[in-house]
Amino acid sequence: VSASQSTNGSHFSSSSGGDSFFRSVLSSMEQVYLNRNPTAKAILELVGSTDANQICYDHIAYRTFGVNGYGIDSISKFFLDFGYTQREELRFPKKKLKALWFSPPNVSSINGGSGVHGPLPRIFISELLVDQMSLQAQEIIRKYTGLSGAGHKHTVLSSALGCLTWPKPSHDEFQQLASESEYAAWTLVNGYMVNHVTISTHRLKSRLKNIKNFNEFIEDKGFKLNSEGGVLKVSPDALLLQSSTVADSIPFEFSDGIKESVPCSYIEFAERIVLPEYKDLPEDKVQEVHRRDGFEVGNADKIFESTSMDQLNRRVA
Ligand code: OOG
Ligand code: NI
Repeated sequence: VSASQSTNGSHFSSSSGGDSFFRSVLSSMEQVYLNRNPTAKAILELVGSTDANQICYDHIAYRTFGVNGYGIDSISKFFLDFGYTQREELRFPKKKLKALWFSPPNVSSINGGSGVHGPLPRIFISELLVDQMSLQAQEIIRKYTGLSGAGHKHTVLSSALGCLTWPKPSHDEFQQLASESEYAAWTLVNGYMVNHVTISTHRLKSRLKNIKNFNEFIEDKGFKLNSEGGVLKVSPDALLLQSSTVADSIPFEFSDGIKESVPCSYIEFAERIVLPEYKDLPEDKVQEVHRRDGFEVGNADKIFESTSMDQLNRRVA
């Protein structure tokens, strides 16, 4: 599907009711995310206060179980309905994952709007290739998606409300999944809640627009960044630079009464460099379309590790 091809012909102006409803839904999802993840909240406040309260989201990401209608499509439908376009697929064979990303419709945002009120973000949705898991893991995933009933039809609602569409698992079931796939265990206890939002550093006004300055600033403030493969993840074309925090954890009461913290969400940062063909454009003429678009398997593979126990337990000097 090419960038210019709209999937369903929906187009919204910033004044249309559709756009306002869509942004309200995103805002509810964001509220759930901020309330559950103090690190993301603190960083957004910190960057907002140093950068005239203008933050653009590069993308928002979700995780899913690719089984019985619970995969990518169960949540991408909502974005397609509101004018998004499906773009490239990414594959992660070792993690048994696939992902799709979606580009936003061309709506003019409220001038100066921040976060979900600014330029609409890309959407990144991944799914676990459940059929490739061990039979025990499949049994657990099929049990909970089965208990969810028609939950796959209401994933957006569960994300906006901040609840699971299936019952809480036992501690054993969580552990069993975690031993095979930390992604699977994460999805079992976090469901469709936002996995991360990404700050677009190149759209900031201050020196933080350079992601290296940004990372240094965040680390100086005492936040821990995901060090997998190095803090800064660089695409082979050197035009997409990404970094992320290590996920917060949140107390969780399993169905058997065991209470333990589980990983929740993180926040990511991305700098998209101007494409070579536009390198001579004056800085004030550069727009998002002139920059590197899309995602990169090599970067994403390491960013997935932001919720891994290795990163959560890592000590920083
Ligand atoms: C997604 C990791 C990949 C990116 O921007 O490439 C990613 C996840 O952790 O679910 O966010
Ligand atoms: Ni991301």
